[in-house]
Amino acid sequence: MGKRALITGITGQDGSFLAELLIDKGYEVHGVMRRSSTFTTERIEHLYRDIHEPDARLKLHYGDLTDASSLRRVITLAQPDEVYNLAAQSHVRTSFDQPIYTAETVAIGALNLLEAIRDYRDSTGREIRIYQASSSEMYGNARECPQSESTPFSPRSPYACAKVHAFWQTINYRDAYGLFACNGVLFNHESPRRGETFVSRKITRAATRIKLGLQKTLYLGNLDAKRDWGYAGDYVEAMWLMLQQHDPDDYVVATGQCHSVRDFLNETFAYLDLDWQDHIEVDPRYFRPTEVHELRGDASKARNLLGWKPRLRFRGLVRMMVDHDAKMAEQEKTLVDAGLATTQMSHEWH
Ligand code: NAP
Ligand code: G4F
Repeated sequence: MGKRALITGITGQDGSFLAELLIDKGYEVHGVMRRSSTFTTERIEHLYRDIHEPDARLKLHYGDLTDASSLRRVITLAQPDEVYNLAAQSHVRTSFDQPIYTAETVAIGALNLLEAIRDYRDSTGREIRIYQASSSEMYGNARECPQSESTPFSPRSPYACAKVHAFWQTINYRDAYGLFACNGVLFNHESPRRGETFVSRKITRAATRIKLGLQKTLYLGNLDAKRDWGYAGDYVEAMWLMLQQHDPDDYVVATGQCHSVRDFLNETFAYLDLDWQDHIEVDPRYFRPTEVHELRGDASKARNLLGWKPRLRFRGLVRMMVDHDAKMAEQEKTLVDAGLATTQMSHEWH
């Protein structure tokens, strides 16, 4: 029998890459998804087989991190060996608009899951290993750069505060109850599956649309912010590795290189033979009440103990995203030219 894994947030960017990785490794993968009035399974469509087929390795369950009873029911049904808690209201700017919902999902949601796993272990005797998706946002404007496992947290958003809560709860469940619980403190990671309101994808989507005349201007916030951008496909391997170790621990996962939003614009527009300065306007609505200016991670511990290192670097990542979005823009243009779509896309979101 292969192992069974349960992924919360399976419909998100990381959930889809992790599901792919685990299915490749022979796991039966269970995913928690929210009920929605529209389909949210686009990122995992390619993995899905009819559950009546014998080779179906992906099973989806309705649930929500804020609904503890649903988590308990799914754990009982799936009987996982490993749980990856990736679900979150993951947008930092949005967390200022919805701080309580963000805390309920990110902080209390993680606690609901830890409690469900502890009770399941106590009542069945079966061990479940758990991965908690912690974030470099927890460092805020840390005095040290690069940031490592020993850098003190200094959160600067409702999202980051909620992630700090979940981080410490994870450690407390490890220490107090002996759960095999790990935090991955992941720095920004992107891909063609990145949500379109995060700055990387917002830029690659807009630049490729501008190239084809589908859009003229892109409105952005703070162009000076610096991030350590890696590739999501590389980062999910680190998540898996953490749960394969002899002992549970916490690890930073990062490339060690950082670039500004301006650098991201340069790289993207230059690849398309465009000058970003002709197309960008700064709109203060995208500023954050408190900004995190520079994040750069030191992933030495993950490299030394997990044998993990990133394969794709900044330029390759940007080009991969641009190539993908250029195809999307071409498809959109075909529809627009045929009168089957309008060029109206929402620029109103963060
Ligand atoms: P994402 O694309 O925004 O995906 C978030 C997932 O969580 C989606 O599947 C979403 O479902 C689900 N979700 C949201 N609220 C939920 C709730 N109340 N109950 C159940 N599911 C819920 O995020 P991501 O980039 O894959 O990131 C995965 C995790 O890593 C998140 O916890 C994020 O905070 C953390 N993280 C991300 C990065 C990064 O750079 N990507 C870095 C550090 C940490 P819907 O599809 O229904 O919206
Ligand atoms: O792409 P972002 O929204 O990502 P942010 O805030 O760094 O958060 C992401 O990474 C975290 C890890 O450090 C995750 F925990 C979190 O879940 C998420 O995945 O913004 C990056 C930077 C910020 O400094 C922001 O102010 O880009 C700046 N920015 C400038 N203009 C913008 C925009 N960000 C967005 N989303 N939209 C803009 O128009």
